Amino acid sequence: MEDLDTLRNDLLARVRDAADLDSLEAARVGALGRKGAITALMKSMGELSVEARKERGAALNRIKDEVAEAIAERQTALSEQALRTRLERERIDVSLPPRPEPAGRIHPITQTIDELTAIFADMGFSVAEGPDIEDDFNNFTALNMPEDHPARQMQDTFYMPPSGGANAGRVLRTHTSPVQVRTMLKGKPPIRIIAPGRTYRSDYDMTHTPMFHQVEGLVIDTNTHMGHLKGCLVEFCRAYFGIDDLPLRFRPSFFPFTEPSAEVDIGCDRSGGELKLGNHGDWLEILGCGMVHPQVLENCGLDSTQYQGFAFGMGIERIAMLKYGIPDLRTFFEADLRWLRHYGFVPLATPSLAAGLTA
Ligand code: 2U9
Repeated sequence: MEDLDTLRNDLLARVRDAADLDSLEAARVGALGRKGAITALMKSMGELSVEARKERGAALNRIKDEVAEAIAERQTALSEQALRTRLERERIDVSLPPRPEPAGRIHPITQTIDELTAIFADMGFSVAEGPDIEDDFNNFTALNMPEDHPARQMQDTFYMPPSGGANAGRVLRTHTSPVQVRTMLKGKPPIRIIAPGRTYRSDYDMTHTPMFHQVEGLVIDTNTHMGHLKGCLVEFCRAYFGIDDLPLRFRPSFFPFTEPSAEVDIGCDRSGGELKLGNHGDWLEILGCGMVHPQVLENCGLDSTQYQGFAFGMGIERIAMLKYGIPDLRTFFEADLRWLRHYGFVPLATPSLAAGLTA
């Protein structure tokens, strides 16, 4: 039986010394597997006497049980150790601060253009663009403002210097309307565009800067009427300001490029020294609009007996100030980082009607 003692000690030592689950499995196969040491000894008992076989069989079974128990214990220990190692390796420090927000900010003008583009895109409009330096025809003449027209003086135009080479005599566009002129000259209706962009007028005080932004819209088709104009602008204002029952009032007005023309007011409340938008009985002017003047259609190469349409225009700074409570127009262009950190937008979410304009 001495040989069995040695075997027992060897097997138990292999189990105890197994450094990982793979070596433990090798030790198990070496002892208890089909070709293992104990199995082999069990098989070789045939030559023994009945008495000796009984004794040796019992001894082998004890060793077998002892080794199996040692394997189970070692397995538990190694599994726990493997788990501890893994937990240590995959450890997450939940006390670490989150990844820092991007330091840059979206300027409120850009944000507002993105928001209104999302709203008009949803109504089937595309965005059109044109140059900041325009010729007299696109900026004035096509829009029913001939040379002697008083509206030309009213617009405080910046003229390019006579020495301006190819640009001599041209103007910095005083509105984005020339973009619509170009669109009509270029292609046939149906037309459904907005033209957001920079505009320039020689004016500087509390409510005017020499460069500012406008968005204008143009819809031309064979049956477009003032009902479409009204529905479109009601829809836009309610979506932009996020007020479902925002009332709109259309007041008769005059622009050389539209007939009839209207100015649009939205409902507000000025009591309490603070401006609040909504159905409160008071009114605030927000934009201008009208049916495109037949002469403008003709000037832009469209047959005014076949086509008609509407146009509108509004100041982007103005609608941004109203929505975001920015009190002073001039701060938009001072490039003051503290102002931008306060009024700017985190550059992650692009405005969309589905996700929310300022999500
Ligand atoms: C074409 C035909 C018609 C664009 C229009 C207005 C009314 C308007 C002002 C609002 C405030 C400019 O920023 S503002 O000072 N605009 O009231 N704009 S209709 O009408 C057009 C444009 C192009 C070919």
